[in-house]
Formats: sequence, C-alpha cells, structure tokens
Amino acid sequence: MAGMAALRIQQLRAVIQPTSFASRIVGCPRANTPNFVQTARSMSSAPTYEHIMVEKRGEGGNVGLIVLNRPSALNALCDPLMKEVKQALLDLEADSCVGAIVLTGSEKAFAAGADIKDMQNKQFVECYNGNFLNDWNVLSIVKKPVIAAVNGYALGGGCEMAMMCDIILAGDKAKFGQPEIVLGTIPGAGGTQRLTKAIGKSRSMQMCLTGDMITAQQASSWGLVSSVHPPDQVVDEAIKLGQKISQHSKLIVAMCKESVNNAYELSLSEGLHFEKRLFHCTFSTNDRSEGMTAFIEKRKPNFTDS
Ligand code: CO8
Repeated sequence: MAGMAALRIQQLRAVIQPTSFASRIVGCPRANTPNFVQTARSMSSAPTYEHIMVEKRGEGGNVGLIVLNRPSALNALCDPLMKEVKQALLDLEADSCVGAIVLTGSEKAFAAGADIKDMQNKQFVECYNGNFLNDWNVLSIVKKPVIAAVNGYALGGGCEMAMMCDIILAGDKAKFGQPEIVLGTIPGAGGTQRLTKAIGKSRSMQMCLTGDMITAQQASSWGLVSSVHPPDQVVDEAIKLGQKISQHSKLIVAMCKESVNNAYELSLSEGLHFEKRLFHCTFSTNDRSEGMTAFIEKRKPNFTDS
C-alpha cells in the first residue's frame, strides 16, 4: 500500500505537480480505512515549481513532502524559493488528506543559508523598508506538524528553517551552524532565539559567535534534533513519523502543537493555564469522544477531525 502511494523523488526530477488539489476534491480516506484506493495524483491546474518539488507520500497520501531543489547553490534560500515553499505549505495545510508535512533538501545540503549573492549589495534602508525576511516565516505559522529531514549542510537560514519546523531528524553526516558572524552579520530568522531555547545559552553563544558547525551527533546530544539516521533513511523515517501523526485527529494534533509551541512564549503558570483550557476544549470535539469510546470498545478510533 505504501508502495502505491510513494512515487520516488528520483522519478520526479522534471516538473513536479502537487497533488493536494485532487485529493481535497475527491475526499480523503484515513490510513486505517480498508481497501483504500489512492486518490488522483495530479490535476492540470496544479502549480509547477522551479526551486522545490512537492508530492504526497504515505498511506492515503497523508504526508506532504517538500524537497528544496536548488542544487547549484546548495539550496540557498532566495525569495522565489521561499515563495514556492510558502505556496506549497499553504496548499498542504488546506489539503484535508494531509496530516503532517516533511521538509527536506538534498544529501549534500538541506540549505546552505540565505543566498549571499542576493544579499551582497543590499542596503539597510531597503532591508528595513522592505521588511527583508519578514515573509519567510510561514513555516512557523502552519497548523500541521512539519518535520525537517536534514542531510548535509543546514547553515544560517537553513539551520533557522529547520528550527522553524516542529521536529528535526538528521542524517548522520548533517552539519548545523550559524555562520553569519563570518559574513559580518548575525542570524536574522531565529538563530539567536530558537537555537538558544533549544540548546541553551552557552552552546548557542559558541555557535553564533564562532560560526563553527556542529555534527548531527552533537546536535542530537544537545537536543537540537530528535534522532539521527543513515542519510538515505532520514526522509523515510520522517515520513513514517508523519504517517504516525497523521493517524490521529488533525484537529487535536493542531491543538497539541499549539500548546507545545506556547511553552516558548509563556511563563510556566500561563502555559499550564493555556494547556488546561485547550485540554478542556477537547471535550467539545467529536474526536475526543470517539477516541475514548474506541479505547473502551477495544477498536481503532475513527477520527473525523471535528
Ligand atoms: N548563498 C549563495 N550561494 C551559495 C551559498 C549561499 N548561502 N552557499 C553555497 N553557495 C553556492 C556557492 O557559491 C557555489 O556556487 P558557485 O559554484 O557558483 O561558486 C555552490 O553553492 C557550491 O558551494 P561551494 O563550492 O562553496 O561548496 P563547498 O562544498 O566547497 O562548501 C559550504 C559548502 C561550506 C556550505 C559553503 O558553500 C558555504 O560556506 N556556504 C555559505 C554558508 C553560509 O555562510 N550561510 C549563511 C548565509 S547568511 C544567512 O543565512 C542569513 C540568514 C537569514 C535568515 C533566513 C530565514 C529562513
């Protein structure tokens, strides 16, 4: 079944068409629905992308996969690429089949940072007035869980992009770093903030002030990534994880993600209060009722995301 749903990336090197639209229209069987027949994979109205590839994986196409694909610049982040990532994320967010999203790059680079050639001649006034980078944070506002599958370099904006995701899995050759200091600038999309919250002040200072990279193993022991895998298995592991998450109620998953994310924003007492209120809210949903009923009836829950 998984094989049916999985069109390999290598087969999609030409032009990739996101499949979300078709699935949204024809409805979306859950992964545990018997005799599942995969929904149509493409429609002529689907957008085409230059710098990314998008497909759906997993049973029922329940995991969206976005692959950064700008190999000539090691997936350096530029406006056109980020616009495409934003579009793909919004499409996958709106696709009722998709319960989780995986973001990855190539084996050599997840992303080697913002495009230095694009930034070289920028001036302060242009950055300030144009709100440079403000539009690049869509990853941090989608409701569905996003898993970064990082191989190779995740540097500067690449590391920041991974940290905007909810879970990071790494290949054992992955390298993380905030080398902006070497370029005479500082991280601009969370490198001094999310990194510090993830690994603590001393280690974050060391990375941001030296520009040195850390290995996947270090990133794992420091709590930046949740697990390390052989490079050729990271994406599959991320998809497996996405599939597992997708089996739950999308509504409740979104509430749970929101609550965990609030741990970054709120004091402990405010966070506990927020969590308790959301917990109470789950009692107004069909899925909370179904989940507990299914447990008592010793069967799998049939969530309706309502
Ligand atoms: N921007 C533009 N081009 C890049 C970048 C980049 N960040 N990284 C690599 N490239 C290009 C190279 O210029 C080269 O192109 P060309 O062949 O035309 O010269 C090609 O990719 C291959 O790169 P290398 O030949 O350098 O490959 P190596 O294997 O020798 O080295 C490295 C790989 C170590 C990754 C090296 O390329 C490197 O150090 N890259 C720059 C890393 C860096 O400094 N990143 C930080 C950029 S600043 C930043 O990200 C600000 C954050 C803003 C927030 C973003 C929010 C999401």
